[in-house]
Parts: sequence; structure tokens; C-alpha cells
Amino acid sequence: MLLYEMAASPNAKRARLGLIESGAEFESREVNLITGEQKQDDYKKLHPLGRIPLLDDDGTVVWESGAILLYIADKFPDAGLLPKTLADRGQAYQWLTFGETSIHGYMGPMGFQMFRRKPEDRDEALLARGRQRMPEVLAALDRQLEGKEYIVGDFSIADCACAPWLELAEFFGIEMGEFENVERWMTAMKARPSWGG
Ligand SMILES: N[C@@H](CCC(=O)N[C@@H](CS)C(=O)NCC(=O)O)C(=O)O
Repeated sequence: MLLYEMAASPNAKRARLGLIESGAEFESREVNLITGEQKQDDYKKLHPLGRIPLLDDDGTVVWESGAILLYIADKFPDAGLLPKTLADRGQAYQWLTFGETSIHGYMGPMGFQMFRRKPEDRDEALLARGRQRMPEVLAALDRQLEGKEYIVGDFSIADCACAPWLELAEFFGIEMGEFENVERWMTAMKARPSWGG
């Protein structure tokens, strides 16, 4: 398996976490977003939108980090990256999608402003909206984590989908202090060998 990614990308980190946690062997290919490598014709033959991450599993190409996580969980069932019961899997799917829509929905556009625009060119209204709306998202996650080590109890791909963007929350000006369960869970995520891998 070959993962097209960039070390600094939180979306790529989602996929990388899942791959490392699966125990599978994979290779990594860095795509340089700064020089625009993702928009070159060769890469866009694989990914029509020219984005990372993308997984090439011996010719089976999957893009969208959530889809890659689900693919990995399906391919390596013994890794236990999804709960056993359908009811619990429903919860894992829900929180995986929450990572994409609610967390990335606000923080992805904020990331574009913070990393790809000069400070004087940033859309401050967009950043302010993200800072205003993220506490509601964090409160929902915090409630879910009450009394649980990971989002659906045991570690799952839902954790891989939600944690990478939240590592950047304070840098984006989002207050995390009141969300103690989220803070505890982020500490547990960062302690896993996969986090720095
Ligand atoms: N929903 C996609 C988002 C992918 C995405 O936007 N990736 C960013 C990097 S974090 C990217 O490739 N941006 C390059 C560009 O749009 O030019 C996913 O979860 O995989």
C-alpha cells in the first residue's frame, strides 16, 4: 500500500494513524502542496480534485480520509479498528463523519487561512466564525468522552478522524481549556506510538 500524503497535513494524518494502528506495512509518498504537486496532471489522474491523502492499494485507489479509514478497518478486521456490534459501529461511523463535517468543516477553511495566506491577507471573518462555532462542536465531543477513554469506548477509527485537526485548535485561537475530557483524550492520543509515526 502506498499513502500519498504530506507530513504537515491533518487530513493525511487521519489516514496515517489508521494505517499505523492497523499494523500493516505501507509506504509513504510526500506530495508537496506548497509547490502545487497535487495539481499536476499525473497526480490528478489518481485524484480528480488534486488533494491528499490518497491510498493506492495495489491499484485500488481510495481518497477522502474517512473512506481510507473505513477501507483500512475493513481490510484488517483483526486490528479491531471498529467496534464489534452494529450499534457501536453506528456510533463509530457517526463520530468519524463528525470529524469530517463538524471539526474539519470549520477547521479546514481556518487551516487554509492560517497556513496558506499571509497574516495580512487572512479572512478574519472566517477565522472569527470558526472560533465562535467550534465550542459547540467541542462541547458535543466532550460530553461523548465523559467516562470513556476513547470516543466510542475502545480506540477506533473515529479517534483517528477527530484528533488530528484538534491538535491545531489553540494555534487557531480556539479555546480548549474548558473541555477537560477532550484534553484528556488528546493526551491519550498523543501518547500512542502512531501519533508521531
Ligand atoms: N475531505 C478531504 C479533504 C482533503 C484535503 O482538503 N486535503 C488538503 C490537505 S489537508 C489538500 O490536499 N489540499 C490541497 C489543495 O486543495 O490544493 C479528506 O478528508 O481527505
